[in-house]
Formats: sequence, C-alpha cells, structure tokens
Amino acid sequence: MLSAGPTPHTSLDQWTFTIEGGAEPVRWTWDEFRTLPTETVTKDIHCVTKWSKFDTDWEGVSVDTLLESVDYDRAYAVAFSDGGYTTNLPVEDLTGGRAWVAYEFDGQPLEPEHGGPARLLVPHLYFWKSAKWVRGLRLLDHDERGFWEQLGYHDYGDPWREQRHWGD
Ligand SMILES: Nc1nc2c(c(=O)[nH]1)N[C@H]1C(S)=C(S)[C@@H](COP(=O)(O)O)O[C@H]1N2
Ligand SMILES: [Mo]
Repeated sequence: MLSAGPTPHTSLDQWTFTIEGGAEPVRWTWDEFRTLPTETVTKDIHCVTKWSKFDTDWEGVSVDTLLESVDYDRAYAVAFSDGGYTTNLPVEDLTGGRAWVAYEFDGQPLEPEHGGPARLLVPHLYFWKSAKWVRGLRLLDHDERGFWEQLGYHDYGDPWREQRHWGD
C-alpha cells in the first residue's frame, strides 16, 4: 500500500509542525522550520510489500534538532499527518540521528504524492512509519497504535526481522 486516502494539499503559509506531550506544545511555522539546521542523508528504504529502494537522497531537519526545543520525558510517539494518518514509534527510534522531517527528495522539493511539503523519514523501519504530510509528533508515556498498526501491522516494524504484522 502506498497512500490511504487522497493526497492533501496544505499551502506553506498554513503549514505548521507541532510537538505535543512535552511541558508545553512547541510549534514551528514553515518559515521557522526552514531556519533550523538541515541535513542531507542517503538511505535505503524498505516497504512492507517487499520492495526496497537503495541510496535515496533526502534533505530535512533531524528529529533530534526538533526535540532540542522540547522539554519532555516520554518514551513513545505518534506521528500525525494531514488527512488523519498516524503511525507509532518509540522516541528512541526518532532520535540518535535516525529520523528526519524531510522536505526534499533527490534535490527537489518533495512532491505532494510523496508527502510534500514534508514527511517523516525513518529509514531503519518499514516505510509505513515514514508518515507523509506529517504535521507533528505526539509524545506519550505508552505505545499507542497508529493507522496501519490498528489494522494489524506491527507496532515496531523492523525490516531486518520482517516485522510486518502483529506477532511477527
Ligand atoms: N500520510 C501517510 N503516510 C504514509 C502512508 C499513508 O497512507 N499516508 N503510507 C505509508 C506507506 S505504506 C508507504 S510504503 C510509504 C509510501 O511512500 P511513497 O508514496 O513516497 O512511496 O508512505 C508511508 N507513509
Ligand atoms: Mo507500504
């Protein structure tokens, strides 16, 4: 599966990124977000339906950078997107240089079909964890299933352990 539902089109002046669940919510507008330090990364990505793409080039803001502004003590997160998509990840997998909010692919602004203006990029987990059209993270003290996870996809989704479904 690629997209559950239609492609949302949020204009940049309406776009914000919010991290909830810390001492207080922290929010960036697009312009504020684009003043943050950026990174370029080249990564392999793995879809649960068995395709992989190798050496994909992305530019984005690392989640570590975003979380520097947040006073939090939570181990779990749910990423939420325009259109209502959600996916759950441990905070540990969003930190340590392993996750980005990416706005460029192959040197071009991320196309709407692929999650533009910005998507989560968590290449070490199955690609359904890389929420397109991402608008924020909700930090939680317990794991809470997202969209596909409620429908039977694995809570963690490690491609090396082929964690596709509950119980894998
Ligand atoms: N918001 C949102 N993000 C999503 C999805 C989705 O349905 N909605 N599908 C996921 C799945 S299953 C995959 S394989 C990838 C597809 O990304 P692509 O369209 O850029 O190839 O997006 C992931 N992120
Ligand atoms: Mo997928």
